[in-house]
Amino acid sequence: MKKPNFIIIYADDLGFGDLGCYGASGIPTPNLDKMAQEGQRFNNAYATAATCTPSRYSLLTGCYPWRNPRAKILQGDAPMIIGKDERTLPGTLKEAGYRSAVIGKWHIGLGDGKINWNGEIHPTPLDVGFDESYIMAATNDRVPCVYVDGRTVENLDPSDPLEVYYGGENPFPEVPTGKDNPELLRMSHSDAQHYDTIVNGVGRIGFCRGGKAAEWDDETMTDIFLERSKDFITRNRDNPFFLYYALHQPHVPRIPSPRFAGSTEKGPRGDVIAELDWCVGEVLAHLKAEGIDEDTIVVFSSDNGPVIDDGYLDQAGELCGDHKPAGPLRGGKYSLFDGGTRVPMILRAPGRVAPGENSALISHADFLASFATMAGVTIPRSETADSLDMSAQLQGLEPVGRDNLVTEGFGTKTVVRQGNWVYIPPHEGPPMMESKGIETGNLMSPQLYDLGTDIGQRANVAEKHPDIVAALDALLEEIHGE
Ligand code: NG6
Ligand code: CA
Repeated sequence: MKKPNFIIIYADDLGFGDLGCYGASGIPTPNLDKMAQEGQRFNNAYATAATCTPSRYSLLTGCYPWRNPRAKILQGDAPMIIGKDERTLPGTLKEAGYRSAVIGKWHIGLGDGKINWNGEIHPTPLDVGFDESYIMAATNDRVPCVYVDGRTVENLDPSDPLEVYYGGENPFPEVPTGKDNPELLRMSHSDAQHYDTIVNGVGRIGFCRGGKAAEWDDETMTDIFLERSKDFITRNRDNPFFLYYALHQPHVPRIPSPRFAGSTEKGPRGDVIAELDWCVGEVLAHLKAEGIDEDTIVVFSSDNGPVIDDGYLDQAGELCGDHKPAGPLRGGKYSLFDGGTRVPMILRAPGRVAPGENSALISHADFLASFATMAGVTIPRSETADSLDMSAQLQGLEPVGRDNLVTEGFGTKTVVRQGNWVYIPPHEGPPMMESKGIETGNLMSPQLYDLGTDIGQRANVAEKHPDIVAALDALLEEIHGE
């Protein structure tokens, strides 16, 4: 059998309850629903963290994020946190002759301290295993709002250099900010982080000046990333490839293309989810058109759980109605509860993988070891870090997944799940992220939940089961200490 191509389509902040195939009814997601019917639909798949950078770091390195102290939400000018010698998913697949591309949201850092936005950037994804890279540096709510194509900022006019600044007083007082020029905003901010430099009528986090010709247009971002992805697929149809298509939806600011604006009753958050669903349909149709549908394993998932208000007033909460972004789960993005990390995940490969419901416990850290096996690359166990070979489970051939996994909430606070038990050790900090209306899961006493009978983590049974608490506490310590 031919080596399979791999595509990971990774949504940004999509929740366990956001898709029709996971029980939602308010937002149309026909393409993902069909993909789920034709493939494996997972209900125990976890991102490694409840925020983006750490989660994506694990996806690409197979390593739990809290092992790397730099794997935390990065600013737009932060240095690359993957070391040049670190094993990565694309680097591993390269050993089997794959060509790899990352298209979309990066957020794992660029450069090695000071980035020259007006020259060549080193390192970029090209230095950690990717052959092609077309990315936004961080998030769509952070500057710089430009695309980095390979090593350079696309469309930069050298006579108008781009400057980027984080960390203190605004060094560019002549450039309008959301704080001082709210009359220029088309979308109001709901917190004091999202009111720095205004780009396209949206206050962003961080300050920038210049680089006007290179600025992205939020409304066309979807089409740009999609077209690039299709083009990469077409150019690599005759050789094995890995495409990491990192969608920017439904992260804030939620600005769909005009085709999707107002297309749902749930406001911009619903509209951008409908839009991301369309993107998935486009990729699947393109694979078919290129005749490589049956040779391509497509995985769809999300980097962390959902959030309603993440810095802008876009009516996401008011228009949510009875739609529950995290489904039956407690918490959401930033949370130690399952809503932070348990995410929708669908794998489709017609002709190779039979359709079905899949309850195997899987971590996104497992793609590295699993894809390596499927591609025929042998990696010494000592080099796969926290990544376990779940290739049989991913293909629905083996129902039992991992024995346990560790996830991270906000910062490096961790949680362990073993079987249906979830143990949250005592963590300092407020129980609520008030501004976002999200329960953090912080509590100074141990928490133990039985997901088998209590998927919503309502009943803390730690006092009833001191033996299980002790065993899971020891397990977590052992994994941390490895
Ligand atoms: C936070 C931002 C949030 C979002 C997040 C990263 C504030 C108050 N909030 O710091 O809006 O950008 O970072 O999201 O600044 S993530 O999905 O990339 O992790
Ligand atoms: Ca995210």
